[in-house]
Amino acid sequence: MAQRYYTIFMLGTAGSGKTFLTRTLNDWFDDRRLDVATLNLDAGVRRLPYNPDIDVRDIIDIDELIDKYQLGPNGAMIASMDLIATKIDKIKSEIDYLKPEYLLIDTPGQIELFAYRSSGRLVSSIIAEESQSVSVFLIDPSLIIRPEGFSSLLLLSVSIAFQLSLPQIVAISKEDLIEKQQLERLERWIEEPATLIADIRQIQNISLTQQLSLSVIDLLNQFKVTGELFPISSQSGFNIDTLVGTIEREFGEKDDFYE
Ligand SMILES: Nc1nc2c(ncn2[C@@H]2O[C@H](COP(=O)(O)OP(=O)(O)O)[C@@H](O)[C@H]2O)c(=O)[nH]1
Ligand SMILES: [Mg+2]
Repeated sequence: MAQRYYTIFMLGTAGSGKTFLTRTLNDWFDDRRLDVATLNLDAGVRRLPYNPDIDVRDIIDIDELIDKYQLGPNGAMIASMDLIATKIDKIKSEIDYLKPEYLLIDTPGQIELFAYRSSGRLVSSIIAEESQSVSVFLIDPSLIIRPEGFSSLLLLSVSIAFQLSLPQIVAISKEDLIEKQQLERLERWIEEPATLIADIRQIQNISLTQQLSLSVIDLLNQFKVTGELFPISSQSGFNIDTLVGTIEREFGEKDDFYE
């Protein structure tokens, strides 16, 4: 039987910070001499700030796909995920060869490719099958300045948790870029969802958005999503310990995290 390992998927909209978090978590585990490996599933990325141990770009040449099938960038990403699905055995055998205790998975910029298409679901389920897995969903702070933006991104996170059937931790990325006032507002929204509802109520003349947002918050409260999310920064390291601690709780007690 294959050795048990722990898998952490980075998820989030394009530019939310998945790649930089992969690097930061890789360094975090490395610094503690834990056996960690990285897997890049983004065939379209040009440059990475870390050296992936396993890289789909070694298997798939996106420029060749574009030329061969006359595809645009989006079509090429869809085709690349389909190709990854057909070559998943090769990726699995590379994982088995490395046998890391912790596997960090950097997913493509366009989240819908990975989360909503059957190829993405297949790839994630095969990678996750012999491991204990969790996903970290990153919320880009530039997208949640308005309260409806915040509630709709939370809804996206819930929807992706359903799609992938993985336990999920939600974090707001790039904490170092968030202005103090916005951070305080966000913290209030998280700690007291009633203030989020009150802020949405102040939006004028858009009753449908209001109604929808209020229903979403109600739904999120039922799933207890709002109380558990926190800001992090890959740049400054803010709350990375908290994030790893939360991952640790998902995986069950593991003493060697804080040796
Ligand atoms: N200031 C700051 N910038 C960040 C942080 N995390 C990511 N970024 C920047 O946000 C951009 C997108 O990050 P990336 O990790 O490539 O996003 P991805 O598309 O989700 O993989 C890059 O220019 C990063 O430098 C952070 O914690 N703080
Ligand atoms: Mg990326």
